[in-house]
Amino acid sequence: MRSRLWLYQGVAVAFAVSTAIGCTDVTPPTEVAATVAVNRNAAALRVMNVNILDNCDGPSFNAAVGPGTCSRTSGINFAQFLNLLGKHQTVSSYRFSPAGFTVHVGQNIAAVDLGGEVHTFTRVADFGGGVVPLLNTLSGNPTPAPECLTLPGSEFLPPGATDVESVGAPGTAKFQCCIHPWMRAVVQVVP
Ligand SMILES: [Cu+2]
Repeated sequence: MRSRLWLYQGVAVAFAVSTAIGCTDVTPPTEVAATVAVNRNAAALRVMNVNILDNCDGPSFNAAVGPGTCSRTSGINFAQFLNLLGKHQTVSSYRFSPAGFTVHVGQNIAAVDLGGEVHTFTRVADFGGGVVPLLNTLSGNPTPAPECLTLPGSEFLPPGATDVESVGAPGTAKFQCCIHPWMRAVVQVVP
């Protein structure tokens, strides 16, 4: 009787060991690592979309600043826009959406201009002013961000255009519009 019990326990132990070994065989550590790497690559390939927004009123903006300044047919008129900016240092309808988000290293960020004006989505070391002195003064950003002063023409996005950016190292990355410097995004970049 006793020997049968031992035999039974021995079979159970052997079964448990073989099952454990079987599990290890099915999912070796190298395979787990490869799966994680594939998932990371998939995350990096997904595009993070950012909308660049404004609500300029074409007729008043084009009359005040020049033809082609704003392609929208209606919105906030130019005098109201300057008035709001002087009061609040920001015009909330001019913004990046979302203004804060997380991406992986190398993941594409596609910023599309859905407004009526030209905008930029420019990475800067520190937020600062842009290339329009009046808007810098009214928004309280008297000193331009250096990156805005050396920006190639191709970085200025007309309505409907998209700028694709990515960040090559983990940390915090800042993006701003070099025309309307209160338009900002803070991006957390993770491995
Ligand atoms: Cu802008």
